[in-house]
Amino acid sequence: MTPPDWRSWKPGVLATLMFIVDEEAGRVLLIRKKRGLGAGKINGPGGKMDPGETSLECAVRETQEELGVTALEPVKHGELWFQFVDGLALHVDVFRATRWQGEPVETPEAIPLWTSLAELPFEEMWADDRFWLAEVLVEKKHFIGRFLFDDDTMLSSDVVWL
Ligand code: 6OG
Repeated sequence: MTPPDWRSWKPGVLATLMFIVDEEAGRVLLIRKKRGLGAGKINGPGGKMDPGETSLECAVRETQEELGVTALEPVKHGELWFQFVDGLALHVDVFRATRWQGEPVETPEAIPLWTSLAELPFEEMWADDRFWLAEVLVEKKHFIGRFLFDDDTMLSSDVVWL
Protein backbone atom coordinates (compact mmCIF):
# COMPACT_ATOMS: atom_id res chain seq x y z
CA MET A 1 0.00 0.00 0.00
CA THR A 2 1.29 3.49 -0.86
CA PRO A 3 1.40 6.29 1.73
CA PRO A 4 -1.57 8.67 1.83
CA ASP A 5 -1.43 12.13 0.27
CA TRP A 6 -0.19 13.83 3.46
CA ARG A 7 -1.24 17.27 2.13
CA SER A 8 -4.91 16.33 2.57
CA TRP A 9 -4.44 13.90 5.50
CA LYS A 10 -6.79 14.44 8.46
CA PRO A 11 -6.29 12.72 11.83
CA GLY A 12 -9.19 10.88 13.45
CA VAL A 13 -7.51 10.48 16.87
CA LEU A 14 -5.30 13.00 18.73
CA ALA A 15 -2.74 11.79 21.26
CA THR A 16 0.51 12.76 22.99
CA LEU A 17 3.88 11.45 24.17
CA MET A 18 6.01 12.86 27.01
CA PHE A 19 9.75 12.27 27.41
CA ILE A 20 11.23 13.36 30.74
CA VAL A 21 15.01 13.65 30.33
CA ASP A 22 17.34 13.64 33.35
CA GLU A 23 20.16 15.54 31.67
CA GLU A 24 22.55 15.20 34.62
CA ALA A 25 22.28 11.43 34.70
CA GLY A 26 21.96 10.96 30.92
CA ARG A 27 18.71 9.03 31.19
CA VAL A 28 15.08 9.25 30.06
CA LEU A 29 11.90 8.11 31.81
CA LEU A 30 10.26 5.48 29.60
CA ILE A 31 7.43 3.04 30.34
CA ARG A 32 6.58 -0.56 29.65
CA LYS A 33 3.01 -0.07 28.53
CA LYS A 34 0.52 -2.45 30.13
CA ARG A 35 -2.60 -1.61 28.11
CA GLY A 36 -3.96 0.43 25.18
CA LEU A 37 -2.41 0.81 21.73
CA GLY A 38 1.13 -0.62 21.85
CA ALA A 39 0.63 -2.66 25.05
CA GLY A 40 3.81 -4.63 25.83
CA LYS A 41 6.05 -2.16 24.05
CA ILE A 42 8.39 0.40 25.59
CA ASN A 43 7.40 4.02 24.89
CA GLY A 44 7.13 7.37 26.58
CA PRO A 45 4.10 7.99 28.77
CA GLY A 46 1.16 9.53 26.93
CA GLY A 47 -2.21 8.76 25.47
CA LYS A 48 -5.30 10.07 23.78
CA MET A 49 -6.54 13.61 24.31
CA ASP A 50 -9.77 14.19 26.21
CA PRO A 51 -12.36 16.56 24.69
CA GLY A 52 -11.53 20.18 25.51
CA GLU A 53 -7.97 19.63 26.67
CA THR A 54 -4.83 20.85 24.92
CA SER A 55 -2.09 18.44 23.90
CA LEU A 56 0.14 19.92 26.61
CA GLU A 57 -2.52 19.31 29.27
CA CYS A 58 -3.01 15.77 27.95
CA ALA A 59 0.71 14.94 28.03
CA VAL A 60 1.01 16.17 31.62
CA ARG A 61 -2.17 14.37 32.75
CA GLU A 62 -1.25 11.08 31.10
CA THR A 63 2.22 11.16 32.67
CA GLN A 64 0.65 11.77 36.08
CA GLU A 65 -1.86 8.94 35.57
CA GLU A 66 0.65 6.43 34.22
CA LEU A 67 3.64 7.17 36.48
CA GLY A 68 2.61 9.54 39.28
CA VAL A 69 5.11 12.11 38.01
CA THR A 70 4.42 15.73 37.05
CA ALA A 71 6.47 17.04 34.11
CA LEU A 72 7.46 20.69 34.57
CA GLU A 73 7.75 23.16 31.65
CA PRO A 74 7.40 20.62 28.83
CA VAL A 75 8.42 21.80 25.36
CA LYS A 76 6.81 20.48 22.18
CA HIS A 77 9.47 18.97 19.91
CA GLY A 78 7.48 17.41 17.15
CA GLU A 79 4.46 15.81 15.58
CA LEU A 80 3.94 12.23 14.54
CA TRP A 81 1.40 11.51 11.84
CA PHE A 82 0.47 7.83 11.73
CA GLN A 83 -1.73 6.31 9.05
CA PHE A 84 -2.63 2.69 9.75
CA VAL A 85 -3.76 0.43 6.92
CA ASP A 86 -6.90 -0.46 8.92
CA GLY A 87 -7.99 3.20 8.71
CA LEU A 88 -6.76 4.66 12.01
CA ALA A 89 -5.26 8.14 11.43
CA LEU A 90 -3.42 9.13 14.62
CA HIS A 91 -1.79 12.51 15.35
CA VAL A 92 0.69 12.61 18.26
CA ASP A 93 2.29 15.74 19.75
CA VAL A 94 5.72 14.90 21.25
CA PHE A 95 6.93 16.76 24.35
CA ARG A 96 10.30 16.87 26.13
CA ALA A 97 10.80 18.02 29.73
CA THR A 98 13.94 18.22 31.85
CA ARG A 99 12.34 18.96 35.22
CA TRP A 100 9.68 16.99 37.08
CA GLN A 101 8.09 16.44 40.46
CA GLY A 102 7.55 13.06 42.09
CA GLU A 103 9.08 9.62 41.97
CA PRO A 104 7.82 7.31 39.20
CA VAL A 105 5.71 4.39 40.41
CA GLU A 106 4.14 1.40 38.68
CA THR A 107 0.43 1.86 37.94
CA PRO A 108 -2.22 -0.30 36.24
CA GLU A 109 -1.17 1.37 32.97
CA ALA A 110 2.62 1.33 33.03
CA ILE A 111 5.90 0.18 34.55
CA PRO A 112 8.47 3.02 34.82
CA LEU A 113 11.88 2.48 33.21
CA TRP A 114 14.66 5.01 33.67
CA THR A 115 16.75 4.25 30.56
CA SER A 116 20.24 5.38 29.52
CA LEU A 117 20.12 7.78 26.57
CA ALA A 118 23.03 5.79 25.14
CA GLU A 119 21.02 2.54 25.18
CA LEU A 120 17.51 3.31 23.93
CA PRO A 121 15.69 -0.04 23.59
CA PHE A 122 14.58 0.37 19.97
CA GLU A 123 13.98 -3.36 19.45
CA GLU A 124 11.16 -3.14 22.03
CA MET A 125 9.73 0.15 20.75
CA TRP A 126 7.53 1.16 17.81
CA ALA A 127 9.54 1.04 14.56
CA ASP A 128 9.27 4.78 13.88
CA ASP A 129 11.17 5.69 17.06
CA ARG A 130 14.56 4.86 15.46
CA PHE A 131 13.94 7.73 13.03
CA TRP A 132 13.54 10.56 15.54
CA LEU A 133 13.74 9.68 19.25
CA ALA A 134 17.52 10.02 19.91
CA GLU A 135 17.66 13.26 17.90
CA VAL A 136 14.85 14.75 20.02
CA LEU A 137 16.13 13.51 23.38
CA VAL A 138 19.87 14.12 22.93
CA GLU A 139 20.17 16.81 20.26
CA LYS A 140 16.90 18.60 21.18
CA LYS A 141 15.82 18.70 17.53
CA HIS A 142 12.31 19.55 16.27
CA PHE A 143 10.56 17.50 13.58
CA ILE A 144 7.50 16.21 11.79
CA GLY A 145 7.42 12.49 11.08
CA ARG A 146 4.87 10.83 8.83
CA PHE A 147 4.56 7.05 8.86
CA LEU A 148 2.39 4.35 7.30
CA PHE A 149 1.84 1.25 9.45
CA ASP A 150 0.18 -2.12 8.95
CA ASP A 151 -0.39 -3.12 12.59
CA ASP A 152 3.19 -3.29 13.97
CA THR A 153 4.91 -3.16 10.59
CA MET A 154 6.17 0.19 9.31
CA LEU A 155 5.58 0.42 5.56
CA SER A 156 6.88 3.94 4.88
CA SER A 157 8.56 6.83 6.69
CA ASP A 158 9.21 10.49 6.03
CA VAL A 159 10.89 12.71 8.66
CA VAL A 160 11.39 16.45 8.18
CA TRP A 161 13.70 18.31 10.63
CA LEU A 162 12.55 21.83 11.40
P1 6OG B 1 -3.41 5.15 24.38
O1 6OG B 1 -3.89 3.92 23.70
O2 6OG B 1 -2.33 4.85 25.40
O3 6OG B 1 -2.71 6.09 23.26
N1 6OG B 1 1.66 5.57 19.93
C1 6OG B 1 2.85 5.49 19.32
N2 6OG B 1 4.05 5.90 19.73
C2 6OG B 1 5.10 5.69 18.90
N3 6OG B 1 6.32 6.12 19.30
N4 6OG B 1 4.98 5.11 17.69
C3 6OG B 1 3.78 4.66 17.25
O4 6OG B 1 3.78 4.07 16.03
C4 6OG B 1 2.64 4.85 18.08
N5 6OG B 1 1.32 4.57 17.98
C5 6OG B 1 0.74 5.00 19.12
C6 6OG B 1 0.77 7.49 21.24
C7 6OG B 1 -1.76 5.62 22.36
C8 6OG B 1 -0.35 6.01 22.79
O5 6OG B 1 0.56 5.27 21.97
C9 6OG B 1 1.43 6.15 21.26
C10 6OG B 1 0.01 7.48 22.57
O6 6OG B 1 0.88 7.90 23.62
C11 6OG B 1 2.64 3.72 15.35
O7 6OG B 1 -4.49 6.03 24.90
